[in-house]
Amino acid sequence: MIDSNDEVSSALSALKPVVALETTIFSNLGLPSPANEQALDRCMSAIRALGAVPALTAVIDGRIWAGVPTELHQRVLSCGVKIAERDLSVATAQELAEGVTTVSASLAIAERAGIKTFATGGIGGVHRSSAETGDISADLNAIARRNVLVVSAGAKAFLDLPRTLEFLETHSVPVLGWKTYDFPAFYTRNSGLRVGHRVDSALEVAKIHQSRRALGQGGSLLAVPIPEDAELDAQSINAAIAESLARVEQQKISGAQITPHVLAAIETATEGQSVAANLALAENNASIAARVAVELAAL
Ligand code: PSU
Ligand code: MN
Repeated sequence: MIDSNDEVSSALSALKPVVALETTIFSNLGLPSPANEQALDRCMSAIRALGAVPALTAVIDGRIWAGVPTELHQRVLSCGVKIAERDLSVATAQELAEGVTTVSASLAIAERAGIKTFATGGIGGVHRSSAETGDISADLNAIARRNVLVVSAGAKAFLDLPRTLEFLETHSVPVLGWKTYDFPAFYTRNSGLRVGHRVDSALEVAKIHQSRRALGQGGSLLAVPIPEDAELDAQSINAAIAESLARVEQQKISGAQITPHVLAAIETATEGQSVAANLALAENNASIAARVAVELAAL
């Protein structure tokens, strides 16, 4: 049901560390060209540099991949179809040509393929308009159900972060702060909200995730603040977010299209600064995920 390139299938059968990656972030739905390709290269290299194997998830020619072969990467980069967990079965049955995965789809694939660790930029969450629209990303539910460790720089800052944390609590997802008690806000290191637990090493995270597995529970969220030198100014990014949300609301965009449109509007409002920040945090998350994967494989 799930295909893997040689590198990923050998790593999985030898129980070597593997880190799954979603692909919406590497398509133009997540990042503009050529930043999307740079992000892909930087994340894959960061994982390999620490002795782990990256497994890119996507749907290509109706097949589900955990470890897209290199010769198919271009089709991922240029893909414009976003696949959430619920879309996977339709995409295979209807033999979709190309689909890039969200966090939810990627976690479903990773769990099925036996991959324990996953990295992204920022997860989806509860939208600020959720009281009227009911828009809550399927990412949250997938993290709760799938037994995979998710490494991210918090949830994207244009979401309702307090409600996102409440949802995670309700659905019993442990939120771990990487060397901090502050929940990060994607472009900035501190949202003003607190996480349940602070962790200070990859081994500690690996042990927590191992216990989750042993108890037959779901995933955990490791929240890693953006590196200090890449952090954006909180006031200007919050102004850019407010402006972007207002613009997207005016355009009457809804559902799965909201996130790509808001990301593009923030890029315009910050004159590209948000893109550089996104690349830096995605790469950093990939390397921390790789460190945890290495520790998990050794336990
Ligand atoms: N993080 C990013 N860029 C992105 C996304 C996350 O830095 O493009 C994508 C992820 O694929 C995430 C998705 O799963 O947005 C959430 O979309 P939605 O809000 O429609 O569930
Ligand atoms: Mn949504």
